[in-house]
Amino acid sequence: MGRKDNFEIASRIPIGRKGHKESNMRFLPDELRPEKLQAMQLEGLQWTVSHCYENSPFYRGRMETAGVRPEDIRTLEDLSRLPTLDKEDLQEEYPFPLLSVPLEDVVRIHASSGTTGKRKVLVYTQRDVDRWADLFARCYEMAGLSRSDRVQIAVGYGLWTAGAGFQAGCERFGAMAVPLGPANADMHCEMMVDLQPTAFCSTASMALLLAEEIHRRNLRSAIRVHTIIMGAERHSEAMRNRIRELMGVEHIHDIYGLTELYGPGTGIDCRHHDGIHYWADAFLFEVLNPETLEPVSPGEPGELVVTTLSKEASPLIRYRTHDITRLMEGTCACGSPMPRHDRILGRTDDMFIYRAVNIYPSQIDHVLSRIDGIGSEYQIHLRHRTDGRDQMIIRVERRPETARQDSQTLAESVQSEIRRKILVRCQAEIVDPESLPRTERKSRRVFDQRNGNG
Ligand code: DLL
Repeated sequence: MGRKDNFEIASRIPIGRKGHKESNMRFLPDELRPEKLQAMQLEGLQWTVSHCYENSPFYRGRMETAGVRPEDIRTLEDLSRLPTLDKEDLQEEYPFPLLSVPLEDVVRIHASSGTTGKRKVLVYTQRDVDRWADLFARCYEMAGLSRSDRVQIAVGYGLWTAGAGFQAGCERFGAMAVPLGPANADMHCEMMVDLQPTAFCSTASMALLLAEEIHRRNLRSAIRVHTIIMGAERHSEAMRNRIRELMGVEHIHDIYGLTELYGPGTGIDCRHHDGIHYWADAFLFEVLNPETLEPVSPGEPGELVVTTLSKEASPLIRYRTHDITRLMEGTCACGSPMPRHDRILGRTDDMFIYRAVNIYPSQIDHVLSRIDGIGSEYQIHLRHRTDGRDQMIIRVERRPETARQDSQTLAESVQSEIRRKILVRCQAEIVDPESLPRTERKSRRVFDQRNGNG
């Protein structure tokens, strides 16, 4: 299948035009019956596999080793015959992993800051950039925005995909972008009061930082933000509640995405906030057991593995995200034909082992979110004691309205709830409100000093 066919798949999505502010463009396909969706997915999968085989020596080598050829992909089930791909494969192929088009067709690169090894650099053709903007425009629509909204964008611009994604999506959607990036709080507050944006987009950590700043400066009645779109990191219910309470917003939407998949905007929750709708005409999402790489039972959590259906420059076939989620069954109350996955529950590489128990930070914040009197911000410190045993210290903020003298009782509740729900002993330290570090990027929660790290 040639590039023309790919263009036809991509061009089924309407491209918004500026200059008609009064009428809202629709980017979400209204009617996408399951049979039609599956036919589009198969077409996209077959195109992707042929494209990779013909144009990427890396993918061709992988398919030859696995004994699969493009013509073997006859149904969507044949996807499982293809080998999975991991982040190390991308790092090995540095600087242009998965390159499947001539370099002169590449109009942009983005990169994600790997914590270890080389950055992952991903390349984009003009069609990739356009497709991404279309998909992102859907996110704004799914979040209930209209072209008369003003969108203050507080994520980083540059090599990171976030700024470019929110910006291009906003322009394609037709709302007014206020592109600040993670500027200082003074600037954000000033723009929020002067320009009266109605939506704010950031990492979850930045949304909290700004909400606290608005509260501290007593600006709540001077701003008009009704919607926050945030993502890039897992965040707890307590954190969302705190942001909602401090800024008085109606809706907080959780947007997902990763550099390898264009960037942010692979999906977002609608106004019912019951799972993240993802763009199943652009991506195939599988949820696999990370150990066996076999599919989990329907509705069970596992690792999200993604295949792109129209990405040209660096297409992905069965890419392991290491993010844990589950596919949700049934139709959402909003009626969208776009399927849903749950919020990201954690990452397979976030898990730590403490006294022979496997623990995800999400389990800890789930417990903390249910204890009255403590705030949303916490850190987990793991140490090796001189008596040879491991120790876990959970440092968590008191809520501003909780008296300092209640700290001891609170610490005891944290310890006993962690013991009851996660079956391990820990030491809880209750610290002052807003005393743990805030960041406009992604927060670090776990500090494992047991091997001299962290
Ligand atoms: O974080 C893209 C993004 C920017 C998404 C802004 C949303 C908003 P990366 O830096 O490549 O890209 O990191 C991708 O971030 O594998 C997840 O582990 C995590 N992540 C992204 N969105 C969410 C979310 C951007 N909504 C990695 N909830 C992913 C939880 C998220 N984790």
